[in-house]
Amino acid sequence: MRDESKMSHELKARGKFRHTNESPVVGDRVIFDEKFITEILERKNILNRPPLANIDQAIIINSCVEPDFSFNLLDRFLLLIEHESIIPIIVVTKTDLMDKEKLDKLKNKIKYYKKYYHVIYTSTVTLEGTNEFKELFRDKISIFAGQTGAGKSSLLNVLDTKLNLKTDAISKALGRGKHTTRHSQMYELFGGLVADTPGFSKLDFFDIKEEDVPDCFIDFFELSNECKFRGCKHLDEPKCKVKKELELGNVLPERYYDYKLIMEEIRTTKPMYRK
Ligand SMILES: Nc1nc2c(ncn2[C@@H]2O[C@H](COP(=O)(O)OP(=O)(O)OP(=O)(O)O)[C@@H](O)[C@H]2O)c(=O)[nH]1
Ligand SMILES: [Mg+2]
Ligand SMILES: [Zn+2]
Repeated sequence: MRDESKMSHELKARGKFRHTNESPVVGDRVIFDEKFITEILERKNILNRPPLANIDQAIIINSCVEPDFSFNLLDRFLLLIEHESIIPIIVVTKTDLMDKEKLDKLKNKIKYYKKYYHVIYTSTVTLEGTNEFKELFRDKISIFAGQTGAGKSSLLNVLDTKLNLKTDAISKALGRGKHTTRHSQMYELFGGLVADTPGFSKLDFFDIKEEDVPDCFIDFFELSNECKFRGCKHLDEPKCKVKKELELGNVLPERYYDYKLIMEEIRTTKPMYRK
């Protein structure tokens, strides 16, 4: 029997999509005839930049060096992903490029995230961590997201040597101001579908409202039951449990700092850019 799910079809989107705001994106489930996509089925979620739909989990790729690890970028990715109810998995790549002492310091901070998320350390040189992916993708749609040059395509290449995705040294990639991976594409890997995506160095939050942010920081969300005020934004409110735990050293200071920056950024972004 033929396995219909594995057949590929080259299709165009019907003209009608041009008159609506909708167009098919990577990850969409669609109805089609011989030539055309005629309908896009309801999406369980959608990311806009880059456009991807129906994602179960996002593998957030952060390099420890080249480019340097950034808590700010990690927290921004986590917000975007939590906001779409996608499960985030944190990956820290290029462990072979950082000396042990520095790496231990970094791991000590990242330990904070382990209470809430699956964290994997990897290297395409020592192959550290690569086995952990073998059961991660089964029956799911996963995306690799992260800054340009962080090593998304390189990691996919070691997970499946048949992929042969293009990769490039970051000095060249960043110098040209271009991304090595130019568009999102899905591949079959370990019983699931995995999308490689182009990296981006800035993330914006035009689709996120200020009042949505506290619940998307799941560590703060857990504490918020014990804030004095319902709907506490953990900024200037008295008797705030998040600020209390921050003072006690139980909330990572970098994390709280990023939270404040993001809240401020969303509050001051001009409404004309907002949905
Ligand atoms: N030493 C070392 N180098 C790595 C590792 N992972 C990636 N690199 C290098 O980092 C550079 C960038 O890797 P890519 O895989 O192209 O990065 P990317 O995230 O796909 O970048 P974009 O496609 O531009 O988004 C390449 O020169 C890789 O060889 C690693 O674990 N160790
Ligand atoms: Mg790439
Ligand atoms: Zn609070």
